[in-house]
Amino acid sequence: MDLGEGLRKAVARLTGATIIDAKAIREFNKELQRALISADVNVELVLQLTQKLEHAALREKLPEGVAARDYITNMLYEDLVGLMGAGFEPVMKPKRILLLGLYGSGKTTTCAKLAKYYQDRGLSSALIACDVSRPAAYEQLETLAKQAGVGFFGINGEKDVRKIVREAAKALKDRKVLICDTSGRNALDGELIKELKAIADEFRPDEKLLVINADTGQVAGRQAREFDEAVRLTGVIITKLDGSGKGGGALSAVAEARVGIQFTGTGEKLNALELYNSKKFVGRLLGIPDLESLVENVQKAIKEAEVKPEQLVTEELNYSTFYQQLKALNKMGPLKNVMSMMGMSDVPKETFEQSEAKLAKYKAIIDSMTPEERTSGSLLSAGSRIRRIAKGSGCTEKEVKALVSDFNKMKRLYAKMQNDRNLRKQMSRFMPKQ
Ligand SMILES: Nc1nc2c(ncn2[C@@H]2O[C@H](COP(=O)(O)OP(=O)(O)OP(=O)(O)O)[C@@H](O)[C@H]2O)c(=O)[nH]1
Ligand SMILES: [Mg+2]
Repeated sequence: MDLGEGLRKAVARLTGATIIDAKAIREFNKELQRALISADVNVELVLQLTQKLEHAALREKLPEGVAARDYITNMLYEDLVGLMGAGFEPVMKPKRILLLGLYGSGKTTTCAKLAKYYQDRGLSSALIACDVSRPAAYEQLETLAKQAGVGFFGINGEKDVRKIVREAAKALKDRKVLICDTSGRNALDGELIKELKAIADEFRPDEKLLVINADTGQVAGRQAREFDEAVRLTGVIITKLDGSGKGGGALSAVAEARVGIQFTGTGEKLNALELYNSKKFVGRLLGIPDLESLVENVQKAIKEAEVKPEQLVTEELNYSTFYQQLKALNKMGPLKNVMSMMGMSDVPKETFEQSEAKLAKYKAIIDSMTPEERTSGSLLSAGSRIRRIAKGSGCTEKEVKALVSDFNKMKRLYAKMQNDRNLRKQMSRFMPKQ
């Protein structure tokens, strides 16, 4: 279990409790302590945090109209934001940046993203290839530099990192921002430490940034400590936040190395780099939606998709409306994020993310249904109907069955939304104002 999962579990326990009394708070705190301590967060820090929460929850007078659980969740949120630092504001002046990290954490990609980031803001940038271990690392960085439209220097086949850095500094002296890629390892070993120290010594970087994959759990703390001991980190970059990882390890990494997160990576493309924003990050970690920006995004998407918002929640789902909605939901893109941010972790994501080709197939299948089949969702359990529809639409029976299964999943979800007042209330916030 990573830190985020533990924290979300603790919060869920609190929001699930019907009354917030001393016992509920203590249980919440215990869960919280377990999550934080097993993520290598400093024990003293954890105790301080939980004591403060307990004190506030039990002794302070709550503000008028605020439920205790909202108050405590919010307090935890604020405390974690405090712990993680507010955010990062890069200074736009010439600098040298060294990226470090274990195998596959996203170093090379992030080098190119960063170079593009600074160059787009007026500082001409270039990449230096100092991964002398992995075959084809040179070519990968060179290709990425081309894609990003930034400079590049490397000596293919050269193992002497000091020499590469020295030559690079000469060749790239007109560039304002120099970013150096380095080798990865399964674990930091003596050889890599030596190599990184040599690069750091020759390169004299202003920033030494550890690149961590968002699904790294508590070992992130140890990683950060080891890299910090080797070269003195100045910051962290969390990559692959677009994936399933929530970046729970970041809290431990930040606490260990006593540095802040500078950027987050949110995709494979070179523009998928975001400045670190603590509120957004911690909100995600805790499963509390960043409602402000979310509401904005979703309202925009709903408008663009021309969905009637009330359809999404209230209308009876049948095969006629299913296709319309599937299409609209697909266009909405961020829906997946919205759902998971609203705490609907069991949403069948595949159902909402169909390819255009599959949608076209679904349309053909639905067109081959009789009007009764289309309006009554339950007729399609009979094998003979499935066979007929498959034939009529030119699809396989398996494809028809897949559609039926997606339909049923969506129907269940709709039933859940209709029965869940809380959820409906949350959904209504997303509806564009007419
Ligand atoms: N989805 C997603 N993929 C990413 C992100 N950052 C990197 N990747 C992918 O992760 C894989 C590994 O990225 P690299 O940049 O090669 O990682 P590395 O740390 O340089 O790897 P080594 O050099 O082998 O240690 C590639 O397929 C990248 O496209 C991200 O933010 N989101
Ligand atoms: Mg690499």
